[in-house]
Amino acid sequence: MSAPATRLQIDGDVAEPVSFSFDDLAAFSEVEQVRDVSRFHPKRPGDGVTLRSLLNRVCPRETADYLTLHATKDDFAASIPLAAIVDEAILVYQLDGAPYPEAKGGPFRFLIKNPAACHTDELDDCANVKFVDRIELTSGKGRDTRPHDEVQHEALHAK
Ligand SMILES: Nc1nc2c(c(=O)[nH]1)N[C@H]1C(S)=C(S)[C@@H](COP(=O)(O)O)O[C@H]1N2
Ligand SMILES: [Mo]
Repeated sequence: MSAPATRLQIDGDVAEPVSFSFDDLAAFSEVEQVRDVSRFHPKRPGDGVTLRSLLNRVCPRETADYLTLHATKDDFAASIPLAAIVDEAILVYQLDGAPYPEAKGGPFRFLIKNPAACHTDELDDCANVKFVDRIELTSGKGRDTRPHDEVQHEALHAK
């Protein structure tokens, strides 16, 4: 079965917006790959590429200081400080050699290696955006629909 035509777009405050397919990411060099992300999150299997390797290809401008992760599928967004995340995040795109399944948050899922508990920090587990289809570099914080408290959080998870 061939990979779906889905792409991840990276744009905003960058010198060169780029969109990536499954095949593009699978062709990244081995040092840019992160094999078996369950090493960081036991319940989340799969392989990814480093956020750094993606940013190297779009060349963020010096004014970019936030990363805004958009999931069109369920209209979810999280905006997190770039400096704190740049060597801590992975874009998961593959499971067992195939595109990452939607049931697990694919075809692309953002993953922070050591997230804080939900709604305790900007770099929390809620920022591990599923179905991410656009990563926007911004100057200042961008759109963020993450829950702010336990009531909102429960409501989101009940969906
Ligand atoms: N697109 C999207 N990503 C999302 C969410 C969501 O509702 N939509 N929920 C977030 C929250 S609040 C948490 S705690 C984690 C849950 O990840 P899991 O479903 O793999 O346990 O995903 C995050 N990513
Ligand atoms: Mo969460």
